[in-house]
Amino acid sequence: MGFALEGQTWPQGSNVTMQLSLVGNQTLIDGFTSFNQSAEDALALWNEQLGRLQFFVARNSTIEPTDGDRLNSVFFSSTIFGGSFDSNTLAVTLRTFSGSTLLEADVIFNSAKSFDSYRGPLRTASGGGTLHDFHRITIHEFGHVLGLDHPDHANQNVVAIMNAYESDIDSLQTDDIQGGQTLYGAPTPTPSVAPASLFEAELLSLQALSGATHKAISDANLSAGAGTQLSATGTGQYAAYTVPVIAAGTYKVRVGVKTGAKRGIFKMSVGGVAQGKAQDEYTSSGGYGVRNLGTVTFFSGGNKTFKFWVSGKNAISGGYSIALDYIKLIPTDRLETESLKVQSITPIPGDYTSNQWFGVFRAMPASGGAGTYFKPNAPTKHVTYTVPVAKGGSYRVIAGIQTKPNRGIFQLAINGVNQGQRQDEYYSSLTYGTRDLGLASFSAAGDYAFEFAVTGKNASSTGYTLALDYIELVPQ
Ligand SMILES: [Ca+2]
Ligand SMILES: [Ca+2]
Ligand SMILES: [Ca+2]
Ligand SMILES: [Zn+2]
Repeated sequence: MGFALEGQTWPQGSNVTMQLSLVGNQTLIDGFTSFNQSAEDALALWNEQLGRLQFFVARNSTIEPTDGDRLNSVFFSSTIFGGSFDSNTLAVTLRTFSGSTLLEADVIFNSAKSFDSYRGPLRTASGGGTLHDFHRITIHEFGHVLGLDHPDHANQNVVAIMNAYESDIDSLQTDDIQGGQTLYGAPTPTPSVAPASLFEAELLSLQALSGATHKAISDANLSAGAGTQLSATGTGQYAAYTVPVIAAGTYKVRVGVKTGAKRGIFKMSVGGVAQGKAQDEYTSSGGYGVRNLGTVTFFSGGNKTFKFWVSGKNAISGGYSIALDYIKLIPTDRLETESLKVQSITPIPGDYTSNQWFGVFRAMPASGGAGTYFKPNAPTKHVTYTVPVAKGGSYRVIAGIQTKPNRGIFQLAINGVNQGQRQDEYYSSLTYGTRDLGLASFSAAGDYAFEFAVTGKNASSTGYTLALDYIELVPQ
């Protein structure tokens, strides 16, 4: 692991303006209508990852690109300010600095090369040779503008868009991001939604109780020094709390628990719908923990019923009691596909087992530690998820994916209407990436059908498998 640094940086806190003067408008493969738009998108991808530097753009800049003018021009040219391009060079970044401080960076694309803008594996130009992807090269060059060098030239073997040669890598990789954040820090999260809400169990009103006694317990190690205990004696007994949710939204649900040798297993429901997995509170000696109960979407704020009921006990546990410390609701834009309901799926062919067709994969680097795979044997197969949208409005739709050599190409449709471009999940090795599916407008809060239809595969791929990690709806 380890990126490479040029040795100079912009002052911390800089707003670095790039003069985008990539003349000409044409519709590119990814739908951008100019290279300026593609470049602006590449800058935005870096901005998302950086704390103490942000790129700004001068759109369609008419500044004459000049070396040494302290303006950062991005443009096509047949020369490097009059000097020759090496015939293999696609683009160069010329940096001016004083000591370790960057003063200027001009990015020049070799106009003798064929460029388009697209995601996925490198394509072949109509006249032969590579159809160079301007977008990924721009991400790379802007990495140089930031002060990053080529890790492969520094004798490192890492997956990075900052490696010296163009490849099927079309997006920022972990190593690139770590490099950028080493120079300028990570962004402070600015959630578009409210801060996390923490509800102390001992302060919630008990809405219903069945078959067991319920009491507050004191313990300095619990949040606010207290919690609750449901002294259950068997399965089916429960306590239901009223949780005053502040606002409509999607939230990660976390529950603080106090474990012990006489604890049972609980299941939780929210508004009568099962939420997350069963949680065993047994430990041989007393302890404390935080349990992940998945993600919930509320279409409105207000009082919600969180019910905890005893579903069993560990064979070695001495009892069925449950102790709760708090319920935490953490706003998120992300819906993990492994937790989404599958609304419909192409029926399993006769010679397939269910797990050969569709299922959940577990992997540490995946968001939430898991994702889903769908392994059709041919195109035109689909899987459709029910996606709850908390509030009507305009959102950017992002799909988190896991790439591999056996991946197919999908088209997303929302309630039957195609959304965004076709997306190729193929890559020669296993990586995690995102696919931008564009802006979608939802007229009202509610459940929407997100259909992922396999439309084909690229020539290098060995299969049609889709692997989805999450769906993110970023409010605009
Ligand atoms: Ca300049
Ligand atoms: Ca508490
Ligand atoms: Ca996931
Ligand atoms: Zn380079």
